[in-house]
Amino acid sequence: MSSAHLAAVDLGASSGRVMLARIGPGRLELTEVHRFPNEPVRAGDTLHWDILALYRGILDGLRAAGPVTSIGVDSWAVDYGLLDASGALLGNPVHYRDGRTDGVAGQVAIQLGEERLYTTTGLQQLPFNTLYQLAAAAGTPQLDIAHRLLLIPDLITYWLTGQLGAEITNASTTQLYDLRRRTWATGLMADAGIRDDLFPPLREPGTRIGPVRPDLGVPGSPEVVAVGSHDTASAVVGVPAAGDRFAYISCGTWSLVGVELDAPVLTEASRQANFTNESGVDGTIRYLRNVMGLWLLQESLRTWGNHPDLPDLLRRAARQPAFRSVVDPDDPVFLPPGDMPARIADACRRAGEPVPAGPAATVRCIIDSLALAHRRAVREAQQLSGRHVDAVHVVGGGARNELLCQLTADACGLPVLAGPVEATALGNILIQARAAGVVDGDLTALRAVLRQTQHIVRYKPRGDEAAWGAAETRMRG
Ligand code: LFR
Repeated sequence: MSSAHLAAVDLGASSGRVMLARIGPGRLELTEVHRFPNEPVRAGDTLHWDILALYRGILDGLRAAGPVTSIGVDSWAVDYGLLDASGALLGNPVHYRDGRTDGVAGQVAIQLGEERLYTTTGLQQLPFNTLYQLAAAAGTPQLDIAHRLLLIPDLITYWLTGQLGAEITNASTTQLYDLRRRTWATGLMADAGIRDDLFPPLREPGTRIGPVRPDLGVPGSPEVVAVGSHDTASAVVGVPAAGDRFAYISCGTWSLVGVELDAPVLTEASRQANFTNESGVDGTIRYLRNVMGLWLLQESLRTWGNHPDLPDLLRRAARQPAFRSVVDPDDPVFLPPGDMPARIADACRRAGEPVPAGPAATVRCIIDSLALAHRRAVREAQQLSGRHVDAVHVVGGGARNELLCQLTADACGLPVLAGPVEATALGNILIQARAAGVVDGDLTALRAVLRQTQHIVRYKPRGDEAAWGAAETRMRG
């Protein structure tokens, strides 16, 4: 194993980061070079991503990182920018939490056939899948004159290199990708009235895309390498598991809860349970469900004026009685931005649960409810896929949340292995490192590097199964 300096660009829902990795024999160190806010902007009736502010943050970070061999870019899924025939961006990308897709998914899915959609694309029904965003945008001048559609990491890569392409882990989240044929689902596009010439050629993670444009002033003339450009794909690469008997929770704004498989599960039961089959690195399948995640807490904090002391709030939440109030975090009422404590109070009222009194009780309701939703998804993933697990890996920012990790272990009746917090950036780096010949082997070999170098905390289940079972029944309503 030789050594290298590599940069990971990781765009999250609330901030973007440029991370510098120094990787060599027995060593993988990650430094945050630059973090910049990701502040969506509502203009008129539409919620947009401020893509140019993000791009500026990326360039600032890459210029500050010093010379690197390569760069990999990942971000959230499904959202896109449109380019005209000259390659200029047509408008600001729209945020997946924008209301333009309200009511669209149901109609489109019926028109195309729900079973056909599932057996072709393997995707769970989320109202903001790219298919539904494009259906909502049908007939708009921007879409009519668009020449190309690029998902967010592919757009950044295009600006960095001038190269057009669609990385497959993220392409697989559009609901316009044929999972088994590993091509764009052009038949579905035709029937949905979506032009297939919008979509650039697909590329696999690990592909060396090309050098960064010299005029950008990024030191060392690095190459951009395709990584698992869907942040969840990179996070799953970054799970420090030893074998295949594990579930993962990529826990941040969302909790992405599931197992890693060799083949998709496209059964009717799986469709009814709304589990997704997303394409992973090295031909794997991310079989998972989106659980609403720490978004409930983040939006509550925002409503309370960004409560100054989150650790104190979590300590006070830990002292609150367990399961006093539970809600179903996956209720679509929680999806758009807004006053989350008021929505939680409403949901409790509707379900006949006590209304949490004050921030500590609200936070306890959120954490108990998330632990229950984790339990439900871990159990269903096992039942539907036949893959049984011995442990649950919690990676991402949520791995720092001791209360959530302990309650998740208790709820699932399984040990939780928490960390790394930076799984997404690490997964991004490992795929670049393999492309550079610094590490080799399959995902198990890459994950061994993480087990040697990263900090992982173990939480033992203290479960009272009957109590968790009863609380889950209440959450399900
Ligand atoms: C997580 C994530 C999820 C995706 C959601 C929306 O950051 O990428 O996997 O469902 O954001 O894109």
